[in-house]
Amino acid sequence: MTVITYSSAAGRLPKEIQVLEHPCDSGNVPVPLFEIVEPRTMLDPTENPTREPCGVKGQRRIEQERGAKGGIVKRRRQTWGSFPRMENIAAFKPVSTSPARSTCGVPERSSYCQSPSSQSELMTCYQAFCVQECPYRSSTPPYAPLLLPAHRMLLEKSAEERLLFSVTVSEQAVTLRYGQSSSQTPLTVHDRRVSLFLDGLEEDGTPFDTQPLTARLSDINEDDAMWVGLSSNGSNQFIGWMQDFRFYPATLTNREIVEVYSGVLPELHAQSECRCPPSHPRVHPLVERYCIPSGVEDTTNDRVLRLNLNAHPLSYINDQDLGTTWLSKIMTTQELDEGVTITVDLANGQYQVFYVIVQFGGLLPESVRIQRRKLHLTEPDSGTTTEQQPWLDWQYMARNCSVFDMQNNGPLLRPDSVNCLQLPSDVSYSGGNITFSLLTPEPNLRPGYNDFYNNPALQKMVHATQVRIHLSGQYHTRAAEVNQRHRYYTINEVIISGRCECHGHADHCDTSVTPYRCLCLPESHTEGNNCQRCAPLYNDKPFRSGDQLQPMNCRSCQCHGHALSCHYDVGADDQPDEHYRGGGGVCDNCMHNTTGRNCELCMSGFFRLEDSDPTLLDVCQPCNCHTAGTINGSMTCAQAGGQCQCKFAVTGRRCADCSPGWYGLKASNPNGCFQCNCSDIGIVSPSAGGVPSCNQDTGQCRCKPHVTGLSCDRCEFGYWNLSHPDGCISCDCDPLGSLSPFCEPEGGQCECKPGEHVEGRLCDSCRHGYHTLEQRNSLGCLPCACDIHGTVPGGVCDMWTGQCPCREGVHGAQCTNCAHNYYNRSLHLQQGSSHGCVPCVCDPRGTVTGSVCDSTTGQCVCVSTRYGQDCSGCRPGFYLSPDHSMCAECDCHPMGASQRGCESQTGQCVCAHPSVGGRRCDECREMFFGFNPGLGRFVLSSTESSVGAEPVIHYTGLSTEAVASGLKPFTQYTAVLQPLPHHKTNPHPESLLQDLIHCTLPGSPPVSQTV
Ligand SMILES: [Ca+2]
Repeated sequence: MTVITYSSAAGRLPKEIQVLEHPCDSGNVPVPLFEIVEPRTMLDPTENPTREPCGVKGQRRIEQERGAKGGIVKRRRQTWGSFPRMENIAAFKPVSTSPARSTCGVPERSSYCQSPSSQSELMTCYQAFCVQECPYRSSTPPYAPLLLPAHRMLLEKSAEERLLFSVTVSEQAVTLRYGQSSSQTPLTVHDRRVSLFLDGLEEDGTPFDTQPLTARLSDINEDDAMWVGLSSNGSNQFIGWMQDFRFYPATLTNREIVEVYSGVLPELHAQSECRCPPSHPRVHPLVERYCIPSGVEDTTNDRVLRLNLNAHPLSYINDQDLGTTWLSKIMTTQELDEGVTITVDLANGQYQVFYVIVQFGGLLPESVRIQRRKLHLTEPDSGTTTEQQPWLDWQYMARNCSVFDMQNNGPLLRPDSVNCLQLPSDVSYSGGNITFSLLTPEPNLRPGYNDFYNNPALQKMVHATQVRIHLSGQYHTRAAEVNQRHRYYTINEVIISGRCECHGHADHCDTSVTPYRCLCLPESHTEGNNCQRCAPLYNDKPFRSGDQLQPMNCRSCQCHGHALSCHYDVGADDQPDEHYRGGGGVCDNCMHNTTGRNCELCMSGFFRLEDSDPTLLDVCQPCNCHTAGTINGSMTCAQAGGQCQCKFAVTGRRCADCSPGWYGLKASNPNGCFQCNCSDIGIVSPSAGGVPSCNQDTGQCRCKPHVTGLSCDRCEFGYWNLSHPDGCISCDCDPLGSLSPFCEPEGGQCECKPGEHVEGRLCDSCRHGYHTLEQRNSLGCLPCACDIHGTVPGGVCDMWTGQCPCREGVHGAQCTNCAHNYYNRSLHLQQGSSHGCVPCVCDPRGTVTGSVCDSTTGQCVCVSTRYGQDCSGCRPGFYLSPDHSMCAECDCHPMGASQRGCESQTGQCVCAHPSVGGRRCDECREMFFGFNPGLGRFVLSSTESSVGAEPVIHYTGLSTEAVASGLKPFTQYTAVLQPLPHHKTNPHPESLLQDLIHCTLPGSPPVSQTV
């Protein structure tokens, strides 16, 4: 058979693999195979420490008192020493015999008679055999040679196309690959078949998922039968990672699986080389004699004996099992008288031993001598070597103590006296035990047995590192007829009951290490394997062992955290005889610049702040005096507060600062500092009662805003008015009118651009007669350009706008235009007037409503019939009606007037002939006649004649006025009509007469008119 086992050092142990553990640590405690009944001792008056099989046997316990409401109201620790529990300290310890070969069956099988139960059985013999072999003989499984060709194989498992696990074995390498997320489990391969070893067989009893290794392995069936990382029912997932794997020739026991998992083989005491059979692979975790099947409870009855009942090795003498027995070889009578010495090495320290019990299985010896070896207590930590120490007698026991030249049951005069107890003369044939108890009053009272903790001699009496028991003689076998094969010793178990020596300061002890180590209680403040000394900082009192009354914990030195150790000085202790009063602890090598017995002071040159926590690491700080500021350069300071010795004008703890109002600390200055020199008006006012302060180093006073200078006595450039309460104020120079942003610091006058056109403090205004301060003006302001005629006499333009002050009716920036409804300035100017513009004068009856006159000419806007600048006249061809309300059209007579127009005021037409009159020239003037307005011509009594070649027509008429005046109508007017050349063709008298419009004075010669 070949087994591959995978192990994981970091993975947890499967629960089903049980590890040998102490019964007290297991919740599943089987019925003990035996119980050692120990006599009651007087170690503790309040309780018997031996009666707590699994509890703490010391006297330390926590009590909880519950109030009426059930809450825990108080915790109280009992105030006595603490002690580890009593144990069988002989169990599994090295044991030897003298003579060395005193065990049966060594080197070959031997026979002996079983223990008799009666005198008659002494004569007979029920033969038994003694052989030191295992019933299921095997050896620790060796590793198989992995690289043999026969073991080449390839294992592989994939899931979701991802490799979970593979093993490749070749002659060159063994390769194991696995996915971190997939957990693995022990895998067993039997020969050429492989199975995943999980938690036993499958339900039908077959090995789990066994497959022939004929080819590359992978999952075969769809139900994923090759479980990796899970038990057959899906539980017990293995968590961890593969570390190695090995081939074994047979199935491993659980114990061996534990080994390959953890690398640690659980300790087996009884015949560890005897392996459990494969059918029952597990050593019972609590009872090593048995092997049990995998996958069943430890309480199962399905178990097989692991041990060979015919084997009686010496190791059975202290294997904690009364069912296993050591058998000596068969001895002669002489050998019985010489006896056998059994030595138990307690191996890892000096214990306190209170009982020695030897449980016999057969015939008893007639005498027993118990001895011990102990350490010198000068240095308990030095080890357990006791080879150079003598064996000390502890107890004699004998049927007759005379064999030891001792008195039967002699008195014990001192606590450490040794006597000889007489054994009964008649004892049973088989079995029985002898018990050596140190602290019992029976049968002989040992002095101090009931005051152990106050009896140093008794305390030393219980110390032992090795115990040896010398057996000699034998009851019942002296007679010659006794079968000689009854002459042997049978011991089921040697029990040495004791405990670690922890000086009352520990209730647990680690005996698995060498030397054993007391687990000192924290509150004991002790250290050392035996809690035999105080911790470095707990030597305020000398070390004392705890007892049944008081814990005697070590007392803390008060070093305020500045020392690593302290020592006890009896001279410093005012109560040297008391443990809980006084104290003589002196701190060693105070650190952090502290000193004093309790590191409560500061070293020279260091100081402690007032009210500072004395435990702070920096509680002592260097003085660091500033020698420039200290008197005579002193470097010392006050222990409390650390004030250095300052010069007159210096302050501060270190004398590193000038007093208020002082500056410039210098070592050469007797006062230390110089007084500040600050301007009263330029500095920020000190608080009430304060003195003006300045910079410690530079002397710079604290200036108001925009004040500068060491003394704050001047304004910054661009600012002025030092006396202003808020500090200097900005010049605010007009950048247009100023050469620079700076001003005169007293008055604040800015520097105006040259040319004398700009003025004002800020150079922001123009001088009289100038205006418009603009950036483009290189000289600042522009001169006014007022029209002298339109401007108020003496007026200058506005400095900002340039607007000149105009006379009434004058308009425009320079007063060059007439205002609305004004006009005609130039006309008046020409006339020498100095009025500028004058108001428009328009005849309202002749002016278009709402119109204004022309600003230059004054011409009003006339209605259609009007005429003239003021529209008061009538257009040509019109005249003003007599009531002046309107202009009437000239109605000049077309014949009597020489033109259509008339005089505008009167309507008088211009008559065509001086003889024609009337406004319309439609009548003859006085003394003339002949004009007929209706006909438009003279009414003549015409006669035609010829004057030369031209016809002449003579008209005689009388004017209507003449007729009315009575003039004679006979006045003759003669008009000589001479046809015009263009009338030649068709002269018409009437048309001709139109040109002949006049009246004729009577008597006057006819007027000839040539047209
Ligand atoms: Ca035993």
